[in-house]
Amino acid sequence: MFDTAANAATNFDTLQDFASDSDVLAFRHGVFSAFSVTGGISVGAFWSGAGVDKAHDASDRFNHTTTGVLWQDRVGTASPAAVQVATLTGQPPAAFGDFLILA
Ligand SMILES: [Ca+2]
Repeated sequence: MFDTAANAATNFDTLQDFASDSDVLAFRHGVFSAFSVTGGISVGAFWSGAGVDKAHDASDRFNHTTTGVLWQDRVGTASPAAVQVATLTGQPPAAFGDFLILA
């Protein structure tokens, strides 16, 4: 559960054994308020690929690179830029269905 605001310098987590479809990346809505509702995120809110370190369109809220870095992006392609949330050790794939926003 991620329940404090991401900060690349002071609040950056490492997840040792994340496995897509088995584990859930849960975020407290109170600190990740880019979502208007709790629950799963839409497919359009997740962007993943080689070299991805920022949103590629206005709907992106979580970005993931194939090297395992996970970014949170409150505003898509607008400013401010994405903030690193975590590194997923072992560079596992991730998918929009792995994310959950909790009250
Ligand atoms: Ca998108």
